[in-house]
Amino acid sequence: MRVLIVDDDPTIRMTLEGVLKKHDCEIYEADSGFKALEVIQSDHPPELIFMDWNMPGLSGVEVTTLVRETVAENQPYVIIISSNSDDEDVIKALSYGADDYIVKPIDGRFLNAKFAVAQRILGIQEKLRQTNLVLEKLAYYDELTGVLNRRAGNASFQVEMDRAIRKEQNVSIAMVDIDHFKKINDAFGHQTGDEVLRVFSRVLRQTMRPYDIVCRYGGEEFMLIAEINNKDEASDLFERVRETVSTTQIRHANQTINITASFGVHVVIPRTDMILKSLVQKADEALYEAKSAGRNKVII
Ligand code: GH3
Ligand code: MG
Ligand code: MG
Ligand code: MG
Repeated sequence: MRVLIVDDDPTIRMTLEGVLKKHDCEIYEADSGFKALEVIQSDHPPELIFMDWNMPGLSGVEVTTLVRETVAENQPYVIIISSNSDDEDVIKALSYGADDYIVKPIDGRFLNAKFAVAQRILGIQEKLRQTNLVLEKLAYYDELTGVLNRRAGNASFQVEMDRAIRKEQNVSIAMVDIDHFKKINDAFGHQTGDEVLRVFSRVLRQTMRPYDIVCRYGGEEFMLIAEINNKDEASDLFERVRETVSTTQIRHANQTINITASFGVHVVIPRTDMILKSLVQKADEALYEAKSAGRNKVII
């Protein structure tokens, strides 16, 4: 844990350091409120701060208020240290954003006990952050293939449209569906089918550009959104993807499998009032045509 000790009095800083040294932490020091802010805004911000209240310049409580108002995430745990021992002072410090309060002269037993509380609270905070990361991943990405799920694809659509409008680019929406995928499941089993979906997703991701949207729309159907200059460019792009899919050999459980996919593409000049659903419907109609025309085709 990174701990910052802030006090204009070097002997107090030494006392604090003496006690905290026994714990497993990385100690930083600051002799003023301004120096404290510098450390807090650095690349290695402290997780826990012992902050003197009365200092020339910015006071500890003022620094705390600033931190509470400006630090976006990973707020530090702040313990105010002061010789003001009135209830009113303690209440004031806590109401301005401090998490705890220690009265001078510093009693090492208090310091240790309060350090332990800080550690516990920061531990809970960190666990919550990790859980949120996992939940975010589950919320946006398809578990099987790792590409965006349908919800995230829909959300990215609006962002993509806005960017395309700014750059005066057209946008292509492609619906892609693996041909006769049911037969692959039937012939090789569901596990191999899953592996085919993973490889297929990887091929899509690798043949599209990094900022294009690749999303699993459902089952073996994917949606691709890309900025494009015109229909010819869209045709070239998706022909290349189609070709790469059809020449990729998928090996799984001693089997080598080849697949093809059909592409239905709709190219639009983006407007802010466009609704994804109606664009997908157009792309779907083209996909249906591609299937009817014998599959392994791009229809625009
Ligand atoms: P078409 O060329 O007309 O698209 O034929 P198809 O067989 O690909 O079409 P259909 O929609 O009939 O079959 C899709 C199959 O995809 C049926 C379903 O069991 C399978 N499927 C959907 N999701 C998954 C999955 O996550 N894993 C596996 N292994 N199969 C899946
Ligand atoms: Mg002081
Ligand atoms: Mg299919
Ligand atoms: Mg399908």
